[in-house]
Amino acid sequence: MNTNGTLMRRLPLFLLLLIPLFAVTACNMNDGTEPDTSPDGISSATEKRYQELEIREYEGVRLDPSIGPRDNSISGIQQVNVENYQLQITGLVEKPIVYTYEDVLALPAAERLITLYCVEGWDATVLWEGARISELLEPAEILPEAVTVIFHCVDDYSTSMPLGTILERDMLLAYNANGIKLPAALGYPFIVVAEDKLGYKWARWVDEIELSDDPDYLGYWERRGYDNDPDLREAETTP
Ligand SMILES: Nc1nc2c(c(=O)[nH]1)N[C@H]1C(S)=C(S)[C@@H](COP(=O)(O)O)O[C@H]1N2
Ligand SMILES: [Mo]
Repeated sequence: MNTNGTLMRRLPLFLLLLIPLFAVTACNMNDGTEPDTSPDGISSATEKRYQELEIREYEGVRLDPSIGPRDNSISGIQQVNVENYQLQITGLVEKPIVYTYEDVLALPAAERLITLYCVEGWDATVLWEGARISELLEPAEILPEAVTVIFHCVDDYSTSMPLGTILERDMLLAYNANGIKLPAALGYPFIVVAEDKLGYKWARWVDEIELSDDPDYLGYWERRGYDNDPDLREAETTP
C-alpha cells in the first residue's frame, strides 16, 4: 500500500517532467509512421503530398514530396507576396544589396539532388534548383572580418553557418523543388539548401543574409540547445 501511494504521488511529477520533451522539438514527427499501401512502398498519405507536375524520379532516385508530413515551423507556414518582397545582403559588406525575387531568378541556375535530414528522424530527398549563395554575396564585396553568414527569415527565425562552409560547399538558395516553384510550406520564395547540415540550418522564407564577425552566433534552435555545427558527414564516420 505504501509503495503504491508513493507511485501515485510521483506520477504527476513524472508526467510533468515529460512535457518539455514534447514541447521543445526542432521539427515534426517521422514520416515512417505512415502505413505503406502501394506496391512501391509509398504510403497513401505520402502519395497525397505530391503536387501536380512535381517530378517524382531523378536519375533513378525516387524523390520525396517537397511538402513534409507535418508542419512544425516556429510560427506556421508563411505566405510571402513576392511583389513587395526583398532579399537584403547586410552586415560586414562594402556594398549592401537589395534583390527582388526576379533578380535572384535571373542569376545562373544550379540543380542538385540533396537530402534534408530533420533531427526528428525523417528525411526528404528533393531535386533543388536555385542560385549560388556565393554569387548573391559577391557583388556586395564581403569585408575580411566576416566569418559567419546569418540567415534571417520573415517569421523571425534565424540560423547561421560559417562563411567558409557556404563557399566550400557552394551552397544554394533554392527557389524550385522537384521541378516546381517552391511551395509556401517549403519556404517560398527561398530556402537555404544546407547540404550535410541538419534541417534547422535550412532557413526558409529567407529575407536577409547578414555577414557577421561573430563565430558563435546562435540561431533560433541553436539558442535552445541544438548543435551549432551539425555536420552529417562527420556523424557518419564517428562510432
Ligand atoms: N523560417 C524558418 N525556417 C525553418 C524553420 C522554421 O521554423 N522557420 N524550421 C527548420 C526546421 S527544424 C526544418 S526540419 C526545416 C524543414 O521544416 P519542415 O519540416 O516544417 O518542412 O526547415 C527549417 N527552416
Ligand atoms: Mo527540423
